Amino acid sequence: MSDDLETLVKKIKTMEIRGAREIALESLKFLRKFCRKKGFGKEFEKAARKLEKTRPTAVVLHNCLEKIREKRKIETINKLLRRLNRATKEIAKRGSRIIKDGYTIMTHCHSEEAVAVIKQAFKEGKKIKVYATMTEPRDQGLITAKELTTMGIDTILIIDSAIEFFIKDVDIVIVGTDAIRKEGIVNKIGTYPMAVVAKEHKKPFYVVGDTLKLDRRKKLIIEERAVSEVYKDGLAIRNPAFDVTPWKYVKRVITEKGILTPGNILKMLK
Ligand code: RUB
Repeated sequence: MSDDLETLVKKIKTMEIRGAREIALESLKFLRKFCRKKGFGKEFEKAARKLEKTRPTAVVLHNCLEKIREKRKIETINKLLRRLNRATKEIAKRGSRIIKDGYTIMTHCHSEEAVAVIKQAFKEGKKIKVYATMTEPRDQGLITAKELTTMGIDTILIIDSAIEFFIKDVDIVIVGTDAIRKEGIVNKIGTYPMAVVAKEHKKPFYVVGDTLKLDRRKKLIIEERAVSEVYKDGLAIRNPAFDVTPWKYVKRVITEKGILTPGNILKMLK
């Protein structure tokens, strides 16, 4: 765990710590230590705001901070940590039910929650195969592919532009999310094209996410990252990190409360 705020912020910015859930867990663990020493006053607020701004699209940390602001106690932080861990286990169990024996799955980026569902299905003895996209420019798909391969799951790493090439062999698409919003599902850039290709080929597109990812913030912020992640210099470059998949492409959202329809989710967001 990072001892000082600057170190943690740097780790999150450089993506040593990444993925919505992990960012929230590490920030909460840091704040628990911080508040034990410094309490929940102005300094806490400053640290919380700084952490929240580091990867602004992911909403789970924001939602956790709102709960801490309502009840400024170490126990609130402990409860949130326990809750997040319990939710992932619950999501894995519920989600694995949609994966049938013999299924081929396509996934994007590295989502702990999506990976938890896939691993659970494998642990239950289902024979599965996974296509994991590289996820340019930071290649987080490598983490997914290595993790699943290490576990013994038949996993094929593909480049992002090969989605359409392989979708025909796929039974189901499963991705994570950074924020579940009225506009749709916010997740790693490239999720929306995957959903469109899935729909074109009539493959169900599932999203996995804790209900702490329901995003009621007014403004949708899409983080734009350093262009140097794409290419060194000398060219005009844009590097948005996330996109928004409209609800019409989403079959269901696997949450710790159940496998919900887009309609259920939109009601919860009100
Ligand atoms: C990660 C990403 C993940 C979500 C959900 O983006 O888009 O799909 O954060 O992950 P980045 P989790 O690598 O830029 O952080 O299920 O682990 O919360």
